[in-house]
Amino acid sequence: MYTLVIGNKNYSSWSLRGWLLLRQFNINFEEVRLPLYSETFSEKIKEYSPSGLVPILVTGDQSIWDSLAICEFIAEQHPELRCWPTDLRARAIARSVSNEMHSGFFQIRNNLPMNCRRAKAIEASTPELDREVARVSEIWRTCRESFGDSGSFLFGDFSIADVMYAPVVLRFKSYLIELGMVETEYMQSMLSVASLQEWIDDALAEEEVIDLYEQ
Ligand SMILES: N[C@@H](CCC(=O)N[C@@H](CS)C(=O)NCC(=O)O)C(=O)O
Repeated sequence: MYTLVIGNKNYSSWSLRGWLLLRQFNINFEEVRLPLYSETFSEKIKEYSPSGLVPILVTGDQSIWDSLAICEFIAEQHPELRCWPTDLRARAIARSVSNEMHSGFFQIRNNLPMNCRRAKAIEASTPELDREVARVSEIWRTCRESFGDSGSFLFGDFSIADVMYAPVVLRFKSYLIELGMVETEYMQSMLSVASLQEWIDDALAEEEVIDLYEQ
């Protein structure tokens, strides 16, 4: 049995990755929610994670922190679920774009914080932010065109690559980012995923407000 420790569903983009992976691949887990920047968070987080960050997957006496490490662990524990594409070449690209997300895109992260409640464009963009948005668009378009034939996700069937980009889909929706046709269709496919919709519904029911993410 797994326990997944997460932050607020409205704001915690890294938590969404761990949660969506488990939910979408039908893995049972108990959810522990620690609202970010709250007293509960600072009191409890060290019980679960040495990094002090969410998400954390707990199984038996082991704790796995970091969203991508959780994805890799689940993929190895449950090979029958095919969390990564089965084709070697597609899998290498899926890992490349997932790691590119995990280790970069600081303009998107800083200027477009995840906030499911929001539906409003930012007042002004910057060339650096535009470049990152264009790079995400390029990734989505090329993955769909090169590997997407078997389904409506980046590599056809739903995979860890979609998990890694799910918060970006929500950000582009919240900030009304305009995209090309292939990328817009991909966003629609993601927004039709029942477990992602469940996350959004839970997020909209939350009441905490974190000013930092409400610019
Ligand atoms: N690289 C980490 C990032 C985790 C992360 O930054 N989590 C944020 C929430 S989205 C957090 O726990 N923030 C709490 C804090 O900074 O005190 C991952 O992939 O899981």
